[in-house]
Amino acid sequence: MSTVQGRLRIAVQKSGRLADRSLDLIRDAGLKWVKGHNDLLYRVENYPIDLLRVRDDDIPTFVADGVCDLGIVGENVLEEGRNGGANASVVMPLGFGRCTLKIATPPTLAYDSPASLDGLRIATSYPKILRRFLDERGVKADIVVMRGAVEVAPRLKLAAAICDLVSTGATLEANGLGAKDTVLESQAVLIQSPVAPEPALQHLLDSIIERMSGVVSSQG
Ligand code: PRT
Ligand code: ZN
Repeated sequence: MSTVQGRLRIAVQKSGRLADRSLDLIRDAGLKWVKGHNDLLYRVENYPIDLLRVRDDDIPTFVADGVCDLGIVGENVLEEGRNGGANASVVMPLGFGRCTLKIATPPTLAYDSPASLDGLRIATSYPKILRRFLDERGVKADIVVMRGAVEVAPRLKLAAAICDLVSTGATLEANGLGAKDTVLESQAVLIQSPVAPEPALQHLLDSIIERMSGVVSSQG
C-alpha cells in the first residue's frame, strides 16, 4: 500500500524542460491547485491529490518505491534509472519532451558504425543505456560519465566521442560534432507505481489516468 495516507501523489519535474508541459497536462485533465508557500508540494483542491515537484532524476525511484503513485519523466531518465528491483511501469507516452540520445563524433574521427568506437573513450550522462547499446553490438569502449557539458569532452580530449541528448542539433553543431547512430528515442511518459494505492483511492487513480489519456489523444 502507498506510504501516503488519504491522498494520491503525482511526481513532476520542478523546473526544466518537462515542468510546464507536465503541469499543463495535469491541469487539462481537470486538476486545480493554487501555488502556496510550499514549493515542493502543490495541493490539488478538487481531488485528494498532491503534486510533488522534484528533480527529474528522482522521479523513477519515487514512483518505483510507491512514494508517488504516478510520475511524468523522460524515457531516457526512466531507462537509465532502471535497476534489479521493482520498477515503475509506463502507462503511456505523452507526446512532448521529444529528444534522441545519439552518438556524436568530431570530424577527425572516422565513423562508419558503432564498431568504429571500439577501444575508444565515450563521454555521456547515460552510462547504463550506452553500455547496453555497446554490449548488444559487441563494442568494447570506455565510458566517461559527465553530468553536464558532455559536448565539450572531445575538444578537451576527455573522450573521442560522446553520447548525448539531441533535440534541435544546435548544441552539437556549435561544438563541431556530427550526430551518428541513435541510441534511444525519448519523450515524456506517464509512469505508474507497482505499489497499489490504498483501496479507496484506486478508482480516482484509474480515472485520472483515463482523463490524461483523453487529453493526450485529443492532442494527436
Ligand atoms: O533539474 P533536473 O534534474 O530536473 O533537470 P535536468 O537538467 O536533468 O533536465 P532538463 O530539464 O534539461 O531535461 C529534462 C528532460 O527533457 C530530459 O531528461 C529529456 O527527457 C528531455 N529533453 C528534451 C532534453 C532535451 N530535449 C535536450 N535537448 N533534455 C536535454 N536536452 C539537452 C541536451 O542534453 C543537450 O545539452 O539540450 C542540449 C541539446 O539540445 P539541442 O536543441 O541543441 O539539440
Ligand atoms: Zn535531471
